[in-house]
Amino acid sequence: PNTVLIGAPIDEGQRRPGCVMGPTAYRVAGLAQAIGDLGHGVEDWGDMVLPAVQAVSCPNPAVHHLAELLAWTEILADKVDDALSQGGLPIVLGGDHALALGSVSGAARFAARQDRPLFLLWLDAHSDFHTPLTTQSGNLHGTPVAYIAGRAGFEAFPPFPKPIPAERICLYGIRSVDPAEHAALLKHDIAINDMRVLDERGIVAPLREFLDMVRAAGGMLHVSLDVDFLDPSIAPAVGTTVPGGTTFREAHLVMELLHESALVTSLDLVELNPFLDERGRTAKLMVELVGSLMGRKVFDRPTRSF
Ligand code: DIR
Ligand code: MN
Ligand code: MN
Ligand code: MN
Repeated sequence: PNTVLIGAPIDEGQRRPGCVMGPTAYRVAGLAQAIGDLGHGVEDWGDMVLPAVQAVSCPNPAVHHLAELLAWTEILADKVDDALSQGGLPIVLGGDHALALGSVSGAARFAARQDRPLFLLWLDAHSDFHTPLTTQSGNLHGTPVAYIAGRAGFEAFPPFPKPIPAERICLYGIRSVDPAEHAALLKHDIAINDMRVLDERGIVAPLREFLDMVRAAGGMLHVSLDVDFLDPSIAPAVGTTVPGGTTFREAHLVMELLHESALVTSLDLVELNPFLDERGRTAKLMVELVGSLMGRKVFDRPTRSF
């Protein structure tokens, strides 16, 4: 399938300006070229523009930019649905993680029409399981997983097309969970591969198990990659760094396994804040990771390796 780049310059899901420059940074870092060099077709659909919005009130006074995010959610859902409907592999260039409210809505709508189950792999330091009613920061980038899982509290939003059942969601790389999220996660049966699990089992086994499930179900797979999934020492350009993230090699291995699975049907790249970057270092790393996801490798296996 043709890769479709969709720029989503969303800054409204958190409070530190800069993610709005993310799509441009990915282009400057050579994303289209990197994908094209691997033999894939690439279409760049440019950056989306936020339509005019009307104020919306929220019972939680901490919540900000609700109206803007409602609008982003609708237009992004349409774009991702369009890209999938044209047989494309959408890659949404963020923008903060609030964009997943829309991108996963679009993927879910398409999957429902195809009558295929949609699975979600959330590569993130955070669980993003707040609702607009439980968030204390008021930052809606901390809410998409709850929306996608069909939690109550999103009455201002369009109903999520077909909430993804807990057993089809895999949180991966988690190491920062707020108390309200913690309580809610324990009530849902979502697979939580936090760093404790990955340290003990390694990063390959839990991911393989999840991918086997997707394959057995004939499912589609949306991958949402938050820059803070990576350790801040290799990926400093993100507003919410958390120590103890995945290493360069672990992250590439995750991407290689995803490529080999041939299961990924849509992808988000989120939370890159180029204003915090060191000469494009984080943007370039993200582009390299997409390269691994799209099939870059040293050798095609099997090779004799000893
Ligand atoms: C935090 C941060 N849990 C919040 N969330 C982030 O504000 O709700 N998600 N950074 O990736
Ligand atoms: Mn604003
Ligand atoms: Mn996130
Ligand atoms: Mn995060």
